[in-house]
Amino acid sequence: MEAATFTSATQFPTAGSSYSSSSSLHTCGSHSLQFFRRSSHKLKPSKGFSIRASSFVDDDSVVTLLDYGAGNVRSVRNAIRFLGFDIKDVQTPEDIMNAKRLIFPGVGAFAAAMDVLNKKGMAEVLCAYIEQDRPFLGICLGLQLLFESSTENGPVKGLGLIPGVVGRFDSSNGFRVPHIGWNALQIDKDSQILDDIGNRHVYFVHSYRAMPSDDNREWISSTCNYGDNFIASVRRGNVHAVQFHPEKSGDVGLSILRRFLYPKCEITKKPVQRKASKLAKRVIACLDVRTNDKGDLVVTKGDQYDVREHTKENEVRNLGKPVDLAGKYYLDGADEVSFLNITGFRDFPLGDLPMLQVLRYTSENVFVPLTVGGGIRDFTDGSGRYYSSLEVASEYFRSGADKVSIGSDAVYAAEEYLKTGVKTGKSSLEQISRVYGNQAVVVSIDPRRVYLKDPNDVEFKAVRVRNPGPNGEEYAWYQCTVNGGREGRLIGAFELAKAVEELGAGEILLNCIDCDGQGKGFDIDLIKLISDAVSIPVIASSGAGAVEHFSEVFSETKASAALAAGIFHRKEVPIQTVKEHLFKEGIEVRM
Ligand code: 1PR
Repeated sequence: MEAATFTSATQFPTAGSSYSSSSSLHTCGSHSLQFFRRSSHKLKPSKGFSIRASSFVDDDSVVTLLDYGAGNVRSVRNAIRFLGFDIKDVQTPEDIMNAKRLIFPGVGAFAAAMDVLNKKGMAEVLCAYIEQDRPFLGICLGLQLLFESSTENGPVKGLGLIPGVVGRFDSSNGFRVPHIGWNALQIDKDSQILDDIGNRHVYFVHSYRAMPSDDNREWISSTCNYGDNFIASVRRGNVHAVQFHPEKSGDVGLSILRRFLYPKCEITKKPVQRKASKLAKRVIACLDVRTNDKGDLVVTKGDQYDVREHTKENEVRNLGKPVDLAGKYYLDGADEVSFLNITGFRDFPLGDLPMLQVLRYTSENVFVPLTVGGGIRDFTDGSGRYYSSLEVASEYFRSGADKVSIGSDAVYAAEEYLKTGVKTGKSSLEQISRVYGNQAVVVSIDPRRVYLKDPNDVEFKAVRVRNPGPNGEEYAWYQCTVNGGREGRLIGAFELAKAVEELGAGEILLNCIDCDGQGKGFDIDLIKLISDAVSIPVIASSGAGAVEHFSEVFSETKASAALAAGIFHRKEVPIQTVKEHLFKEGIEVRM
């Protein structure tokens, strides 16, 4: 690596010099920063964003990470390491004051985060650190906590460094909450860390946001439009915070982190003033994973959920290795990668350590959101040890997942809820979304079409279908299944979708067994039915066979994302070609 100039703050007070540790509730509230003299140091930079810089251990290569243990910050760690830095975790308030550069990837809920910061005596120190203009990067909740307060389970007081209240997005104007996905930003001023991004998209996932006002205008470096014009990033001197997730924003996110870590790096582009974009439609690559008959974990793909070859051996179709394929799809431009452990319903996922390893290895090199599903439920193992679904999900999050997807167990929870009208709070869906936020919980629906002559023949929502059934039936309802399509249940996809939204799902992955692997297009009737019925994002899945199927599903339904498997595994159409087609059709995508 070549040498480059690196500017670092060196004359700051160190441990204990300018704060007192206290567990009482603390806010800073002065809205003023003192600026300190800085001196230059030489630091070896990495050559490019996509090349892993080799690690070297000196003080300048260490990033201090404020992880208060409320959730998964593995991706932030991976991105920091990918850029050639070592990580020192904050254990005590002194570690904050001793930091050369501090990253605060806030996760979880606002109140819980403030509580931990106050109890550990870190709130006051953090304010002192920021007020001294020391290098700081807050991410997501790490931005929100800088404000005066939040309405999330509140009002709850924040650190009070930036004037303003963090509030929930308004879903009454038709915008889906959480705001999940890729948006371009309106850059409002020289933000330094955003100088490379131009009109490229970054990844957001949040339900709360801070709004621009005259009082906080001097802080704002960019805004984003999602129903409202909200604050996407702030900057004052060496203090930065972003509402989006650079560690999940692919190459552009790595370049943002890199600019924070190497503030004087050579790559300089003039900041591009541009209008914020609409939320981009996402293209997701899905990897159905299971153990084959030889005991290897492989990516497979079924036709209408049948994943076995129709040969004498009848073996599980093997389309490649999960980590390799996920890495390839990331480089090809996938906006997200989903792993579905398709035999999770009968195997215990925590016994399935290869799947956890797959997540760990994948998350080291894949910097877009990762979802994992399969087997998320309460479980008692052979020795009688009970594992809650929350423990199972936590293990997935710790291993690198950003979202978990629940299939069968969500069907049972919805059935119970519809029968009793009571939210027990005990279902996997409710527990996981309470702890990790609903944006972290996807419900995967596996419905099968049941044709009807008369929509009144069933108690479930039926729709008129474009292609009549085998006996000329003009209607169908969509029957939910469990255990990988093996068992039909007495609940429709419409009823299930509405129930799981109420129970706390943040997103719906809408498969269709009839279309799976057929390459004849998505089930537009089904996707329209569900995406009109709920106000959380819907991922259309099953049946993609040509680029036109993607533009069709986005033009004719309110799907937020389209997921495909076979078309990518069989190398029929590259992900980039799908995106170019969507772009040509005037559909906003991340390029
Ligand atoms: O019930 O919580 O253990 O979760 C099991 C998960 O595994 C569910 O998400 C369920 O959809 C999935 N699953 C179970 N069995 C199968 C199977 O194929 N035998 N895969 C299966 C479902 C469906 C898709 C597929 C799309 C796109 N895979 O996600 O990737 O249909 O395919 P295409 O583009 O080739 O048409 P639980």
